[in-house]
Amino acid sequence: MAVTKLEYKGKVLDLTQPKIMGIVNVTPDSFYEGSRFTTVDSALQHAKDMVLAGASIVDVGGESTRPGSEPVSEEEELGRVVPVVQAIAENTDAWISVDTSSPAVMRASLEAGASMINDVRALRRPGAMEVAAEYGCPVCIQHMLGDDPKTMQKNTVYDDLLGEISSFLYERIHNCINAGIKRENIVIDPGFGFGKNLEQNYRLLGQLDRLRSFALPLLVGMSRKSMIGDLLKVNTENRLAGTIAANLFAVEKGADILRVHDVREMAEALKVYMYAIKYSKQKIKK
Ligand code: 7PJ
Repeated sequence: MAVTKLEYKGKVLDLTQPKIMGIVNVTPDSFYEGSRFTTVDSALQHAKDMVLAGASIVDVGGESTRPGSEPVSEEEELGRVVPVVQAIAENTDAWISVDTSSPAVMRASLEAGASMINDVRALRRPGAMEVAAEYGCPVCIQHMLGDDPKTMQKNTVYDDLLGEISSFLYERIHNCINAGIKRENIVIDPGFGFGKNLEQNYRLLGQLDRLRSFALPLLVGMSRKSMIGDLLKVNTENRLAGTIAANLFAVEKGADILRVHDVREMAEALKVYMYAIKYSKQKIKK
C-alpha cells in the first residue's frame, strides 16, 4: 500500500499534497550563507519564520555535507544540534527532522523533541538503524555514491544511474525493515548532488517518477545546489528561481517533500502550481 502520511507521537503529516521542509544549518561552513545560524536564538527565530511561511518540517543540521567538507566531532555536532532542536520543540508545533548520520546525535535529538531522522548516509553507520527502530520515528534514507562527502564528487560513474540509485534504496529499505523500522516510517531520497555530476542530476530529475514504484514518500533536496548554479552560471545567492523551477518539476514527477532554504517563495510557487493543477483536473464547462 502506498504510504501517504507520516505519524509520530500523535503528530500526523499528511502527504496527499506536497509539503515543504525548511533548512536550518547550525554550522559555520554550510555552502549557502543565508541558511547558517550560529546561535540558538537566531536558529529558533528562523525556524519560527519558516513555519509561518509554510514549512511543515524544519530540518536541523550540524555537520556540513557540502562536497569536500571536513567531518565534525560527535561532541561538536551534539553541542550544535541538540539545544536548537529542544528550543524549536518547545516553541513550535512543527515536525523537526535532524540531518545527521551519528546515532548519538539521532538519539539525543529524539529525546530533545525531534520527530524524524534525515540521514544522507541512509543509516549506514553502526547503530543508526537501531536507534530509529527503538524510537519508531520516521526516517529519510538518501542515496549517496560512497559514504564520504569529501570524495563523492571525484569519480561519478554509473552504468545505469536510476537503476543503481533504485537498487541502493531497495537494499537500504530491506535492511531497515530487517532492523525493525516500519515500512510506513521510511521516506526515500535519491540524493541530488551526492556523487552526481550536472548531467546525472538532470537525468535523475527528468526520470524521478521511476522512484514512485517504491510507493513510499519521496523527498528531494535541490535547493541552491550546484546543479542549479552550474547550469545558470550563478553563485549561491542567485539560485532561487532555478531552485523553484526544479522543485515544481519534481512535484510533477511525484515528489512529496521539498527540502529548501527559501520557504516563503517555495510555498507561494507551490500554491499557485497546485491551484492550477486542481483546475486542470476539472471538466471543462462552457
Ligand atoms: C540533502 C540533505 C538532500 C536530504 C543535504 C545541501 C547539502 N538531506 N541534506 N536530501 N542535502 N534528505 O543542502 O546542499 O538532498 S546537505
